Amino acid sequence: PVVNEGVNVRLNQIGFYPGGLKKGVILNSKSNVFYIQTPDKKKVYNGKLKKSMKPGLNGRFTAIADFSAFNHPGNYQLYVPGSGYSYPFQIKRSVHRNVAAASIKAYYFMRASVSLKEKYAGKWSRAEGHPDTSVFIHPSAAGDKRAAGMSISSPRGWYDAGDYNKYIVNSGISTSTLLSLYEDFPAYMKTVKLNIPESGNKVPDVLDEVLWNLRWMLTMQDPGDGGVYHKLTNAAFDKMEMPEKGTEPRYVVQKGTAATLDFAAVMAQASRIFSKFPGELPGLADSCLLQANKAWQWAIKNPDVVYDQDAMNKVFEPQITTGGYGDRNFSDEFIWAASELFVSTQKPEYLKAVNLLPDTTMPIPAWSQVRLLGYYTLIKNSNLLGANSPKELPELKNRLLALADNLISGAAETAYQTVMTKSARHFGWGSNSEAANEGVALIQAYQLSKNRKYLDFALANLDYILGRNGSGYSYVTGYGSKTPMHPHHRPSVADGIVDPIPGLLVGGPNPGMQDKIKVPSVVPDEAYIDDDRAYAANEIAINWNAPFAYLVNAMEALQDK
Ligand code: 9MR
Repeated sequence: PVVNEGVNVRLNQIGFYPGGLKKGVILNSKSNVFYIQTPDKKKVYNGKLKKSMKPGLNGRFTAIADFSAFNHPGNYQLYVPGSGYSYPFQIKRSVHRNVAAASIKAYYFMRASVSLKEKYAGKWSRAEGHPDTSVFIHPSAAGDKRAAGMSISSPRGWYDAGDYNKYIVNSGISTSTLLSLYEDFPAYMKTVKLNIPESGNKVPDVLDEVLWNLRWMLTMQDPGDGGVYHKLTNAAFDKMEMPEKGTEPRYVVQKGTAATLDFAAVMAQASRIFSKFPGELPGLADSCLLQANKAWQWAIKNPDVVYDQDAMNKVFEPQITTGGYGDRNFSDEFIWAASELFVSTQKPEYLKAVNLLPDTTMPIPAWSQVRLLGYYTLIKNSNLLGANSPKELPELKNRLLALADNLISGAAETAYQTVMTKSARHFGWGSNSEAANEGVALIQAYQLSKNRKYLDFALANLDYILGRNGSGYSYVTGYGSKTPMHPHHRPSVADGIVDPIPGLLVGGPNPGMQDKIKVPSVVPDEAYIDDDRAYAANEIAINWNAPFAYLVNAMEALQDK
């Protein structure tokens, strides 16, 4: 028999819950049967392969091994005569617990303005980078010459991605997604221990990690008028070097409507969550709400300030060439901020200021599209809203379930049996975050309806991310048998350690090749390469890790449902 582990037989390389669905996908299968084997090749289960109902995005059918009925805990491989073996996997309770914790610990490794001690960072310990205690106000930030040359202190925060800059728009959705993970699953999240410097305090570790970024975000508001700077950045990207080598001047640039509303939303949500820790974090919740409201007021007065980097560079110096995150449509940011402010204050004025249902679409969240974050918040807090409840609430609930039904319809017909592999349109820059955010949407629908089918397909997208996919990679560094070794991530490239920083989700298949690095296949779900120059397929980013962290931790929390 051919052995070639993981080549033709694709599955979640971590494993499966005893009571959960368990599927493997076989490429080019010539057999009708499959076996589950122990490490000493004892056959403990067998079943019939079924051909996928539809061909994959590459035009070819797969064969499906469904061994959901086999629920005995242990270490196994899936074996198909003539095709070979899967990578080893486990069946056990809490099978994703380690990767789930790692997905949040990854943020510790992304911290700016602090050295990472060996006690917490192990072999990835490193010196402090980017103290950001003296950051220039870029002339664009004031709109006049007054601020040019002035500096502010804006330390902490997480680096955005493979680069060392800090962007409010992208921080917003990332921070909120982690806050929601805690808000939705507080009991489980209190058990997640991260071994970070704050682990000894009484605040759950996930919230301690969020605070590292939240405290930075709070410094990004102009105390004069409430507007929020779009980003804190170098003029140009740092070289592929360790953080402490990056000593170029840093700037906060232009205030904008998207950054200001995202800030308002996160701070309003944070105030709700941190108000439960008055002893440990005195005054924090109040400050968050105060600053959220100030930001909201600024946005009401400045409802259409686009961050247009090219236009900005025509007027102001120095030129800024780092990431743009330049959104042009703010209706979703208004909905999100209004929803969070409304739920935290119960004051109807916020929702009255926005059109909650601007059109019938239900777009999966991304850095530029945050409408559903507002809907999720309204729906999951609906029992608290009482008489102030918006009249649109029943419609929002219907739409969430319709979205979930729409996502799962036909998913089990695809070659990889997932929502993610239904459409080539899911495969843009950061496609793995699309898979994760689809999973988050399905979990919201499950929480609302308690209908198990949504949970099954959320888990299937997790299986996709962890190996049941067109490239055969588990897309999380350090977790799985075939994982990215060369992410586009400066510390992972420059630290001289073979293993990349663990727990990071790479962007994933993207036939766009905006980085000009040739991927092995332009079939959407195969367009992935583990190359550190390939920033369009193999970068890592805080807004991609966050929905993954949500999905995998939520699945742990819900594993017995
Ligand atoms: O994630 C962003 C993606 O949606 C955009 O298409 C792309 C090009 O503008 O930028 C991505 O964001 C990058 C950011 O601009 C700078 N830091 C790294 C981010 C991930 O690649």
